[in-house]
Amino acid sequence: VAAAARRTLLADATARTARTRPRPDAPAPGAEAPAEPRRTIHDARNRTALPGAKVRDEGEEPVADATVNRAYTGLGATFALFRDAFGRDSMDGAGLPLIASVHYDEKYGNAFWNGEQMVFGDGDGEIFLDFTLPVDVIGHELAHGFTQYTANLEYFSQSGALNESVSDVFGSLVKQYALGQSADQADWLIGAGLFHPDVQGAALRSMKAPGTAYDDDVLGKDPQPAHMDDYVRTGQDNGGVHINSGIPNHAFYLAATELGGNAWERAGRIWYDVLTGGTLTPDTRFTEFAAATVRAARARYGDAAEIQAVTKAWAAVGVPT
Ligand code: ASN
Ligand code: ZN
Repeated sequence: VAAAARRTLLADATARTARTRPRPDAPAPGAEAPAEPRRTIHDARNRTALPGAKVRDEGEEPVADATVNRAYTGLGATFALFRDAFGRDSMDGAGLPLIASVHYDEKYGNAFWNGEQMVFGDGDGEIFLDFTLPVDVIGHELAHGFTQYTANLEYFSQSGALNESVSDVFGSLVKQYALGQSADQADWLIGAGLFHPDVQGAALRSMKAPGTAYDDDVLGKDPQPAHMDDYVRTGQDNGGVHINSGIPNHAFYLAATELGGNAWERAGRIWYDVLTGGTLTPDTRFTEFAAATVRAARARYGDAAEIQAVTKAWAAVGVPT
């Protein structure tokens, strides 16, 4: 069970390779403000064929199944962050319809973006509960779509850890924006409420304190580092993409809390500018990404506190800018 559960935590979605070509970025300035999401929720009915039966379309009333409604609301919360904070119309910047399937497979202990849609398992009920419960997990999976349509970071090694981190950053921002929490008020956890109460752990990951999210008899200890000195070299998990993401995650946390206020307003905007700025390549490494955040801070805010905060944050996790 331990090995299986750990594999799940570090899971590698085979379907992730099913990528579509990146589309052009956001509409030209002065274009109509992006309007409303176009959401469709399907029920896979505990099988693996996708997308499954359509159960709730955009604008339709809530249904009896709370999982369906949570997915619908979480998709809406993610769309709202990207629209309101960044002026982006959906994940591709061009109104991409948001599609999710819930009740995927039996007792499936994961959620993933398959290149075209989100997929959520019910969990086994012993370690994991329903993957639609944490809104930041929904935001995380959709943010994989955002990354796919922008920097398209390759899902391996350092670029893969950046890909994972970008999903945690924007997933956490979805939750913070939905709850109206400032950087100081946020828990900076990913997946709080996902573990069964018997599991010794608060969440899947902690951006505030990577390596402390769980320490459980079955799952073992959270393997995430918070500094380059502890970077994990491994062949598992695509080169540790869910492990080493702790380093850029912590850099974002440090920059956001140093700046204070709402994390989506300045730190989040800088990270967004980096992803959409066209200077990253799919094989971008930590140092290149860090340098890009400093350039983005300078471009948007000039010689100011933002540059300082970002530079200091990366230095604190051992990544030179
Ligand atoms: N939930 C995981 C993620 O989105 C699944 C995976 O790695 N494929 O990162
Ligand atoms: Zn991910």
